[in-house]
Amino acid sequence: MQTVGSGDALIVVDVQNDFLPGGALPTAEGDRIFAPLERVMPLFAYVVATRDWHPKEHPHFKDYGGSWPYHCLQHTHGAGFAPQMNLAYVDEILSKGTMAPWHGYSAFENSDLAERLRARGVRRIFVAGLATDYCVKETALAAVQSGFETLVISDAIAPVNVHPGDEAAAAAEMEKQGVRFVTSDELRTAA
Ligand code: VGL
Repeated sequence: MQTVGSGDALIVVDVQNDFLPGGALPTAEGDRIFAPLERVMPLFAYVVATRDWHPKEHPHFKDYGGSWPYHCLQHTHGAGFAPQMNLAYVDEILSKGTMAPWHGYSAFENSDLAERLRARGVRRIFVAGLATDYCVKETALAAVQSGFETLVISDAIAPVNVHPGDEAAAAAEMEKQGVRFVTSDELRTAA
């Protein structure tokens, strides 16, 4: 069991239409995260929701030398938060990947998020969202690098799996770097 308190923050990574089934860069099982998210979001005093928020002309995209089809273009439906996520629990929306050369895989990239969370007294960061093998992984690794105890909520994430095995490799890499995994039903608030 993990007791969630004032020293904890939740980062919900990129729960956006384009990363869900039917979107431009979907996670096949993305819909599985919504029930766990609904359980854990109310437990946290501070919740950051990140979003990929790309301009079309960006080295992230194939047309500009990158690896990806267009997704999460600013102000499009695909970039919108999935309607199944309750934004009432979100305290901060953090846009990333808005400007080259930054791709915005991590919520901490080119951002003062770590300093701001520390200033709030946050010492532990929980991470959920999409996708396990890219933005969840990079956000969790950056949280560790920034000195936070870091826990990923394993039933509230889902992978893109460009290659079969990417999900397992991402989990192994996170574990190796000191990330711990918990499930949504292991979290409680102090009575
Ligand atoms: C992501 C692939 C490309 C993610 C973003 O949010 O995990 N994955 N861009």
